[in-house]
Amino acid sequence: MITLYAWPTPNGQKLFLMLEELGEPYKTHFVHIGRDEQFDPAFLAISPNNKIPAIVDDAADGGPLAMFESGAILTYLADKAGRFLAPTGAARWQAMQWLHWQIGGLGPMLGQLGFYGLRSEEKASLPIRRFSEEATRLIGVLNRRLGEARFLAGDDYSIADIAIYPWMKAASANFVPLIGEALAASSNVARWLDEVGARPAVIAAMAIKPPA
Ligand SMILES: N[C@@H](CCC(=O)N[C@@H](CS)C(=O)NCC(=O)O)C(=O)O
Repeated sequence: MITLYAWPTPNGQKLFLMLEELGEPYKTHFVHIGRDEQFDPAFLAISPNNKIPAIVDDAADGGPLAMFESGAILTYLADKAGRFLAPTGAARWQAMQWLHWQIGGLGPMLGQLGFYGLRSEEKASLPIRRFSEEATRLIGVLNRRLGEARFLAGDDYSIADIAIYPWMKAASANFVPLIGEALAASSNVARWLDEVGARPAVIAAMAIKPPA
């Protein structure tokens, strides 16, 4: 069985989305990152970069497998199940390029914007401007892609959509004071958020909360 180590932040929610779609039983170990549980030695043995998400797959080929980095985990689970990632061909590489675009671009830029623009007590104007401009640019890129294709990889829902959805959902809920114009101008993103957000697995995944 898969054990997921996560917290319901956008990077953690990606794995809830994936595992709910796959429909196989899995266990969740909530890692309370606000209480620094990501620095516990037992968690660091699985995720040495002290970040969620991580998994342990007890039933991996060759024995138990621990993995960190959401993009690698999504790719592993997709290949193992033969779902949400084409095995070969252009659709596979479309999905991979948008998955990497999220991991290397959209996630870090929105993360920094959230820190400087919302969570930090000091509201430093240069980083807020820099990350607002970059987030606006990236959302424009996403909007153009979703104007030419139903999903990121083309006709089929894939791990690229799974990786991007929780970030864009959080941005559209929280970042209106910072990048409201970019969000309002992104009608293709809005159409895609509605379609992805209506999937039963996405509804179930986004409702997952740690026990009180
Ligand atoms: N590139 C990593 C990013 C993971 C990440 O930033 N996770 C955050 C939560 S959304 C975290 O664990 N933060 C805890 C910390 O930085 O100490 C991935 O995609 O898995």
